[in-house]
Amino acid sequence: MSIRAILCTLLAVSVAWSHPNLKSRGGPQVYGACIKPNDIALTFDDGPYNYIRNISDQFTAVGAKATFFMNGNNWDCIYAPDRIESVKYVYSKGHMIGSHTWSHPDLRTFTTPQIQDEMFRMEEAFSRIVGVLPAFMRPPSGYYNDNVKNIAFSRGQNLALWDHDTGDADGNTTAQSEAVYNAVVDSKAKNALILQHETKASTAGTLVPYALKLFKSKGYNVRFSFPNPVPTVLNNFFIKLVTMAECLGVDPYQAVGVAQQQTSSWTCNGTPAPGEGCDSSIPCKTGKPDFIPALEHSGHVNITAE
Ligand SMILES: *[C@@H]1O[C@H](CO)[C@@H](O)[C@H](O)[C@H]1NC(C)=O
Ligand SMILES: *[C@@H]1O[C@H](CO)[C@@H](O)[C@H](O)[C@H]1NC(C)=O
Ligand SMILES: CC(=O)N[C@H]1CO[C@H](CO)[C@@H](O)[C@@H]1O
Ligand SMILES: [Zn+2]
Repeated sequence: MSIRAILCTLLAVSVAWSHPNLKSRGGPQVYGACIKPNDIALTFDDGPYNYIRNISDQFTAVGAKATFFMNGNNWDCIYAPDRIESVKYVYSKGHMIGSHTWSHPDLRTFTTPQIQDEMFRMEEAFSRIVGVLPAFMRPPSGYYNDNVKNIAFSRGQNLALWDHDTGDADGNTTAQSEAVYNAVVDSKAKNALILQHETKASTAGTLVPYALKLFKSKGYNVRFSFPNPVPTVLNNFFIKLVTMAECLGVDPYQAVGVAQQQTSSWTCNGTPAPGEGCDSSIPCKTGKPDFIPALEHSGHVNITAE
């Protein structure tokens, strides 16, 4: 087979892969691994916090995409001005954002209204800040039960687990965490869905540079040399660091609309504290948050302008 023939074949398969048909998989699911071969998805939990833009920039610099599973009120409040800007920033760079619940509780211990509330408040935050409804929810520590799963599904959200844990938030040294990446490469894993934490300085400063260099240097199944940057149509084959949604071939968001105007109700005051849930003093929110679809935007603008 000539190189030209091989390229044509690759292009044909690539077009098939990017076909929208891939997106309908029959409703939300529990995902604990990537599906597409050669894809590696690095996912960063617990922000938005201090290292999110640094990690975002490192991925952007090598043409890779990261995934951030965010909390509303954990290490900081998502409505703090700098955090709002960080969420907008990583979203604008094409990295994926997903829900990691409002307050990072063990959802298995929560009542149905409390679980609804944890998901509602993240949908509301993303809808307000960037205008998207998340399609992925990573339960804190990966803890869920049937009730958590059913509520997530009813809200249009997949459960997002992982198949490799760097242990960066569980006391692993950077060397131990690096060994997790090495193991992925050494085992010639078909793909990998890896857990890190955005809140760790050593993750931003050491692990991310290590992982990007390692996976890039291994080429991860690269068989030919292509110009740098690789043509977009070939990215499916040769750029292996993708978002979690991309490694599954599904949409990252239920809906993409328009960011909202900030108001004084964008606050963590009167919301569940880290690890806690709504209760007698904090009403549980269980409906659907306000969302501005893209098409309504111009009407919206015209009305407010007059
Ligand atoms: C910590 O590192 C070890 C060795 O690299 C690895 O096997 C383990 O999965 C990592 N994660 C945790 C949570 O310990
Ligand atoms: C990220 O942070 C590390 C450690 O502070 C620093 O060495 C590196 O230059 C930063 N990278 C970017 C892209 O900001
Ligand atoms: C009726 C009207 O004024 N429509 C305008 C609404 O705003 C958009 C731009 O945001 C204009 O293109 C429309 O003409
Ligand atoms: Zn977490």
